[in-house]
Amino acid sequence: MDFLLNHEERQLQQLARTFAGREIIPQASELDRTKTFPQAIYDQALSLGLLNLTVPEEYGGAGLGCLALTLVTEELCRGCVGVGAALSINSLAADAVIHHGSEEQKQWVLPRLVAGELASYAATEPGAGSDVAGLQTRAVRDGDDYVLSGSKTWISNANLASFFVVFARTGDGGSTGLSVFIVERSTPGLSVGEPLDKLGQRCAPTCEIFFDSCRIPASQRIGEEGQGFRIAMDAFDHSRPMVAAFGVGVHARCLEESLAYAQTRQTMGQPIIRHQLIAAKLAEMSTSLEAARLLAYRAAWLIDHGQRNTLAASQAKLFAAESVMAAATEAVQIFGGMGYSTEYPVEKLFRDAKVLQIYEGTSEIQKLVIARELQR
Ligand code: CS8
Repeated sequence: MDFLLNHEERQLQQLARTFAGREIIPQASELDRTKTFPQAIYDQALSLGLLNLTVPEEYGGAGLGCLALTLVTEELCRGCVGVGAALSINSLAADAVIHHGSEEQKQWVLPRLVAGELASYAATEPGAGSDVAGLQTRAVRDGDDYVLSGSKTWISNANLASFFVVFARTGDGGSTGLSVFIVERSTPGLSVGEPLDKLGQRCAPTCEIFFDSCRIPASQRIGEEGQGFRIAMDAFDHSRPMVAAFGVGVHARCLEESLAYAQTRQTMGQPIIRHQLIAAKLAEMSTSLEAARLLAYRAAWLIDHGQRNTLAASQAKLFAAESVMAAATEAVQIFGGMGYSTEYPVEKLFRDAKVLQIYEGTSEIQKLVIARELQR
């Protein structure tokens, strides 16, 4: 067993860490306050080679794996998870195309991502978040085309995306009746709502999408008809280690901020870290951080080595989400009244952490997946 990162991984991690410290942290609070997509940061990260890591080299990407993506994402999210999410969301749509698209589809869309375009992964619907098999957007075959009708919600970067990877029902109810399509933003009948207002990760936009008889060529279907559910689950196997790293990044920041504050803030004649109840919080925060990090890296490493990682990915996502929420809660507690103030960074970490227990599969869904995998 080797826990050391190789030279290339350490270089990439360091590049992302330096970038987050220099470009993301100073702007995070203002981007959150103004709910502004971090376009300049996105452009810089793109030119530094920090994005589109999993796109194969023949389509202009870095040709790296899930572990590299996880390492970089952790660092970006240590800077700000809203920025990290906005910058890494392309990988969900990309992975569906990379792993299930035709050669023609890969050549069509992957170089566009490398050139800086954004794409969204559109699964969630008003009536189907946890229950992917229950989604209702329909794609009806009509000659050489499909006609899409329905709506999606909570779709990350949808207001800026130039194309979408859309899950829709082509058959009967249940998981075998779903298919997945590449849909251009410019398709007549497709419209995108304004970004939804939300508690945290406010610079990463999430919007509704409406399909009003959108006609697309059948050649834009990814994989076979009826394979949509499997493609969605496979995409989650690739994305959940990365989303676990969102939590690890925020968690690392909670520890850094809390440690620095606890060493300087004095009560009862000494720095509060000398009070054992505060020291214990920091010890627990640091231990759960390492555990979350190892689970995330392992889930990514497994899929990079061709192993089924469904169990590991859900364990990583579950643990990272629960432990970052606990860490953020304790960070606010360590800061006391200052933790509740927008003048200090930890109230944002607390707000940003909450959705990690909800998106990319709630903690409850991860437990269901884990329990099912234990019975395989
Ligand atoms: O519905 C599944 C699920 O995973 N739900 C959670 C959905 C989710 O994660 N939503 C998030 C939406 S996207 C999002 O949040 C992005 S927002 C921003 C993110 C971050 C920004 C960057 C479920 C609940 C696990 C399962 O549902 P069921 O309908 O009960 O299906 P099953 O019976 O379990 O499975 C049906 C068949 O599929 C096979 N399967 C299931 N999982 C897998 C994987 N790999 C391969 N095959 C899989 N992982 C399963 O074995 C069943 O096959 P059978 O042959 O029928 O037995």
